[in-house]
Amino acid sequence: MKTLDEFIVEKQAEYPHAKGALTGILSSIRLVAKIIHRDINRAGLTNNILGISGVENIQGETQMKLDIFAHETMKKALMAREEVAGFASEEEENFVVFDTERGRNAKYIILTDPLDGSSNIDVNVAVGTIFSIYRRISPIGTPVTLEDFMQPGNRQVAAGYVVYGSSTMLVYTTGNGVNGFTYDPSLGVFCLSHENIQIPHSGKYYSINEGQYLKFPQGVKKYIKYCQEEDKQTQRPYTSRYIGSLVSDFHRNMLKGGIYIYPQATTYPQGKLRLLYEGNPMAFIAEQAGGIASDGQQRILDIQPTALHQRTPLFIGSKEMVEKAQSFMRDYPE
Ligand code: P6P
Repeated sequence: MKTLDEFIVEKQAEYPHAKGALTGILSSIRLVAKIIHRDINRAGLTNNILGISGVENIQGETQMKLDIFAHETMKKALMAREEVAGFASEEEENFVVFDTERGRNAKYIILTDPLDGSSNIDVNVAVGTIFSIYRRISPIGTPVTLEDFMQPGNRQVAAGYVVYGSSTMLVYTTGNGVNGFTYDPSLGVFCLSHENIQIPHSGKYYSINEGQYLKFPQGVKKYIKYCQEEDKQTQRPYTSRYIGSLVSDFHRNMLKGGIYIYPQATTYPQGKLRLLYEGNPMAFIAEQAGGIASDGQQRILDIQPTALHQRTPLFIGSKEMVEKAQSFMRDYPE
């Protein structure tokens, strides 16, 4: 059994440019994951955590109390790190500058969806935390600026997610493959359980909200019909699995093979998911595991961001399945 700590120290040699810095940040994220795990597992019992806060986030979505709790917990944990200069979250309109002597001299910024899929909390369905780490580009010694957060996903130095499911798992990459750690609450440690995750080149799961079918572009409609056709050679018809939690659907597809699609639709002309703290981190992880991620046309990681909360269509998962979906998007342009 190898703990997350032991693994990080062992791998530290692989990213000499970040001697200890990434280690410190990942330690904070690990602590946040333990805290959120604890409170999610009590959510049904402690009504100060569960339920609608009555507050809306900048997305106009009513925030579940646990959303806010996860956001505040992540912000406090990262603010306490000397390696972190700034922070951006789905739950806060603007990025947060850690404007102290320590923050101004720090080298990294973090973007996060602190609790993705949180509407599932009160029905006891899995949710997740997503994080993305960059080196700042503004001068050390100054407060971070918006340009630090407007970097394309191909500049990430690390990314990961925590899935709070039947067990709690932390999955992350620093650009040298993807590794998964399962939390043992009795010991209070994350243990290496999925070393060097490789997403199968193809699979039989497709994840999409088919209730929106009529609002999808023609290429997506054609791909859904393709998934439903009988063809033994390509394991079709595929199995439809859609949990309403990106992290959970993505994690299953990572381990078993599959595709997750949240396309542009008449309701969401740019797609629903956020590029900076959903699309980019999940795309980095998918590519590091041998999968691919696009917006239906271009590589997610090459998109030059123009706004902190900009949305993107997301086609992500097994290489062959995403390429097939992209071919329908090419053959049936709107
Ligand atoms: P819909 C959760 O709000 C989320 O961002 C993803 O985790 C999830 O896959 C998707 O939105 C669900 O959206 O519109 O299908 O309910």
